Amino acid sequence: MQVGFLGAEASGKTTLFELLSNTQGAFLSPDKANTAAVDVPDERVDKLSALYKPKKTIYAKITFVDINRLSPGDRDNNNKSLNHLKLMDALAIVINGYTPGQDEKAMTNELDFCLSELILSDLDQVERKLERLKKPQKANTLAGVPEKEVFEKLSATLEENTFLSALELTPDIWKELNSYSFLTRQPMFVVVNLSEEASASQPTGLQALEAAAAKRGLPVVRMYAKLEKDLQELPTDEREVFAQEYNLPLDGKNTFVKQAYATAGLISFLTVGEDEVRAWTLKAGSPVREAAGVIHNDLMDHFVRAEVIHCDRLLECGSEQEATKRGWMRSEKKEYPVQDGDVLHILSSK
Ligand SMILES: Nc1nc2c(ncn2[C@@H]2O[C@H](COP(=O)(O)OP(=O)(O)O)[C@@H](O)[C@H]2O)c(=O)[nH]1
Ligand SMILES: [Mg+2]
Repeated sequence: MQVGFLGAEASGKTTLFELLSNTQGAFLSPDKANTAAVDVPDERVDKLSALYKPKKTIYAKITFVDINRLSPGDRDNNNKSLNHLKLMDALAIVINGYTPGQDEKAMTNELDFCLSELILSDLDQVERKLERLKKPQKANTLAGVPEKEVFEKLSATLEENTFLSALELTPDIWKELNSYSFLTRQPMFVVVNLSEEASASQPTGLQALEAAAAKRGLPVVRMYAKLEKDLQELPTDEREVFAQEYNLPLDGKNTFVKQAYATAGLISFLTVGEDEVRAWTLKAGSPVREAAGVIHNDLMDHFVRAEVIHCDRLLECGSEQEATKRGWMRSEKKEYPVQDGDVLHILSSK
C-alpha cells in the first residue's frame, strides 16, 4: 500500500511524513522525494500475536512518499514533483490549517490550487499526446475507438476542471490508458494539518474546506502533525498523561492509515499459526481465491477452499478449537468475498 503527499509550501507534508514514518525527511527538490515503508499499526495483529505467540509477527506494510512543494505557476517543477506520485494507491492532499490567519478561504484556495495542479498535470500529458496525433501516421485505436477521439474526451473533461475519475469510458479503454497513470484517476483524501492551539478546542472554520472537498467526493481528515510528532519524543507514560491533561489527540497515525485504506479501497486479512501471525493487504471485495494469490501463487492455482473466521470472533473464543466447537469456523468456496479482519486458512491441493 502506497500513499503520496502533495500540497503547497509549508502545509506540513514533511512533518506528516516524519510523524507517520518515524524517519527524518531530507531536503527535497522536484527530482527528489522522501520515501519510507513502515509497518501498518494493527491492534488485531497485536492481539492475535499475543494469543498464538508465533515465531514471527508480520504487519502489513505502508509506504509514504513525500514530494517537494507545489508552487503557483511553476508547472514544470510541479509536474516533476507530481511524477513521483503516479503509482500510489491513494493521494493525501495536505492543507495548512495551522498558520495564524490561515482562514477558511485560504484553506479552500489551497485545496483548489492542489486540485488544479493535478488536473493540469494530466492535461499536459493529454495535450502532448494530441499534439503527436496531429502528425500523419497510422490511425491507432484504443479498444476499437480512434485514439484521437479518446484523447479529445480526456482533454474536454480536464478542461472542464473535472477529474478523469468522473469520466465514463469502457474498462477496456481505461486498461489501454493504464500506462499514463493519470493522477486525477487516483483515489484521494484531504488532510488538514491543524495547530497545537486548535487541538484543545474544536477547530472551527473547516466547513468551507469540507464542503469544497465534498464537492469532489473527498473526505477530510484532521491531523495535528507537529504536535503529535513533538509528543512522540516524550516517554510513553508521560505522553499519555500530557495528552489526557490537555485533551490532545494521539491517534492521528491510526486515523490517517484507516482513511488511506478506506480511500484506496483496500482491506486487511490475517493468517495465523505457530510460525507466523501476519496481516496482508487486499483490494476490498476480492474473492478469497485472490487473497490466496496474495500469499502465494500456488495457493491460488491449486485453491480448494478456505476456512474463515473473523478475528474478533476468534479473539472472543480464544482458540480455533473452541471456534470449531461453537461452529464459528466456516468453510468457504473460491468466490467468497473476503471481509476486513478475516482470518484465513487456505487449503490447496498441492
Ligand atoms: N507550529 C506549527 N508548525 C508546524 C506545523 N506543521 C508544520 N509546522 C512547521 O512548518 C514548517 C514547514 O513544515 P513542513 O512539514 O516542512 O512543510 P512542507 O513544506 O509541506 O513539507 C516546519 O518548520 C514545521 O515544523 C504545526 O501544526 N504547527
Ligand atoms: Mg516538505
